[in-house]
Amino acid sequence: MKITSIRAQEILDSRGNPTVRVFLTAGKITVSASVPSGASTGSHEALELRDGDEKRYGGKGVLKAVRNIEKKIAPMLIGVDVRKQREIDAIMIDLDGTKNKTQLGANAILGVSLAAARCAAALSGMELWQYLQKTYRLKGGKKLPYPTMNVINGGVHADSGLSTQEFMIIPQQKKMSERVRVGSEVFMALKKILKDEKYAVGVGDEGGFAPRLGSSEKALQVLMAAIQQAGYKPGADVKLGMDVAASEFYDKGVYKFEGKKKTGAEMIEMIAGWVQKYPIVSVEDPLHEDDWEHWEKFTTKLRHLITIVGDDLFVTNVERLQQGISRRVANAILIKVNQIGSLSETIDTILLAQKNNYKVSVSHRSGETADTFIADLAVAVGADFLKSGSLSRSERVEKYNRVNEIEMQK
Ligand code: 2PG
Ligand code: MG
Repeated sequence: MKITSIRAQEILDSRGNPTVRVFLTAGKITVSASVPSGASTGSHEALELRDGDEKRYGGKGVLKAVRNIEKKIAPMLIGVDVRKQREIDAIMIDLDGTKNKTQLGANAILGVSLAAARCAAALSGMELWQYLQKTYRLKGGKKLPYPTMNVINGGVHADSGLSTQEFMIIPQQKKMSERVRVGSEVFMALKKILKDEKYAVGVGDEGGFAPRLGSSEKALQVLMAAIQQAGYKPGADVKLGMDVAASEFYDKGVYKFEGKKKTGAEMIEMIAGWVQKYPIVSVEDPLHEDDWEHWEKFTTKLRHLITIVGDDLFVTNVERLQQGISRRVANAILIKVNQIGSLSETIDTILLAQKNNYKVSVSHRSGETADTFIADLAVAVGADFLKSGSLSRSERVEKYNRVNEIEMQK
């Protein structure tokens, strides 16, 4: 079935910033797909094309990307079979011709890439996750990811004063619906504790609370209390995860962590201390994205104890991941479709990770939309984790709801 129309529109994301939505038609089916946008972006990510015209959205408009889709990409893809996902992505990557998608913009290419897959799935009558398994000849089966739920927001996602960007709960129940229920109950217990202790209970960019707790360690303690208050056992029923997002507070060899200057070695000591004291099973970006030396040391020290996730470090990029594999750095990768900018490249990165026994965590961005593509992607690839923020705000919970829906399907 041939693609007959591709349109695009500037829409708003969950933070109120412009992003791209693509409408794609083949046969009688028209679908849309929306592109997410990060705040703590890694410097090696593909380019998110913004207009830079200060008169509109403070320069953040995406009309150039919209025009690239309609004027440059659409003419190349109209007439192409929508089921040929690899071919579609390759045409766009060739047309762009740059390493980081600086010509067309990763936001332009990704929107079309996701929309094509969704359209082909609809035409085939298959669920999106099943269609992805078939198209990319993935292993198959329905393995559901553990949700890693960011219930306390810090770093650049909130003004809580916490240097650690994300404090996550990871419910361990067998069924997805139970994991979501337990997550929500802990979230509500956390709210009550914070309220009782007179902390603010407004939420940050990813729907988690953003209290001015004073230190990351205090945040871990409050989480432990919330899990217990909700009637669960920390470490058994609910485990903990963190995204330190260390690139955000690193400056010329120094980590400026909550008012103190730390070396890479001191960062490792501090986090290793938390891992000993609390049921933390996953740590993301504990060090700066180019601090390979300390990444190696961190991995050697903790690889047998926890999942060590490279986000800004790997940026969903095969070359960066390959470097990590060769240097024995991290043992898991965060997957964000817009870091690399096409579905096929995302899948290739996931396959390389899995082949090398790296765990896979499929992730949202801090700027999200109602699009739930990543939930299907997580199931399609048999991801170990799905990171989609907290238990509030539709752009976050809809991804968990979608996995729930997939669980229910026969
Ligand atoms: C991260 C993400 C998502 P952002 O660092 O993992 O939680 O944040 O989208 O701002 O890069
Ligand atoms: Mg991260």
